[in-house]
Amino acid sequence: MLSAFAPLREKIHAIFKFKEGGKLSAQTKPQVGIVMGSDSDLEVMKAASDILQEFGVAFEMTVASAHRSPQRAANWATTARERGIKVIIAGAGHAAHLAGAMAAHTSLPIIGVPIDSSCLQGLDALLATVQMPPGIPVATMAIGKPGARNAGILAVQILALADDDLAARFEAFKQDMAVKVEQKAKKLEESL
Ligand code: RP5
Repeated sequence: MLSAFAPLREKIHAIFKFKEGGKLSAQTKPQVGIVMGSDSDLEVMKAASDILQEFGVAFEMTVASAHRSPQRAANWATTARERGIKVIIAGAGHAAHLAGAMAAHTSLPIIGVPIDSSCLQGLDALLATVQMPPGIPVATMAIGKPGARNAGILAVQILALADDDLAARFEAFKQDMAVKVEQKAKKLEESL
C-alpha cells in the first residue's frame, strides 16, 4: 500500500538523493572519528561509516589498539578535537578497552561498539565497554553490526543538535522507517 505514503517517500528520497553527492571529498573536514582495535573489526564497523555516508557526514577512520598500541590510541584521541572531530566511535573486541581509553584522553563524546570477535561472541567486549567508572561515560551500543549502525545514527543525532539541515534529514530517515513498517504490516495482513 503505497498510496497514502507515496508523497512522503518521494520527499524523503529527494532529500537523500540531494545528499548522495555526499561521497566524501578530501576537502570535507571529518566531524566523526571512527577507530577500531584491529582491521579485522572493519567488516562490523563499516556499518557505522555506511550510515554516516548516507547522511553525508564526513568521517575519518583508523586502527588503534588500547592494548597493542596504547600510545597511538592516546595520541589519536588527544588530538581529535583539534582535527575538528566532534564525536568518536570506538569499536573493539575481546577485553575491549579502546572506547574507555578514548574517553580517558578526550572530552569529546565517545560511542562504544562491542565487537563479536571472541569466543564469548562480544559479551566480554560489551561488559568491558559499558562498565565505565562514574565520571568517564561511554555511550555503549549493542554488540556487532547493529550496534555499529546505531553508533553512526547516534553520531548523526548528536551532530544534528547544531545542524538544522542534518536534523531535517534525520527526521525524514525516521519517517521512512515508519513507512516501511506500515508497508510490511499491510503485506503481512494481506497474506493472511
Ligand atoms: C581486539 O582484538 C580487536 O578489536 C579485535 O576485535 C580483536 C582481534 O584482533 P586481531 O587479532 O584480529 O587483530 O583488540
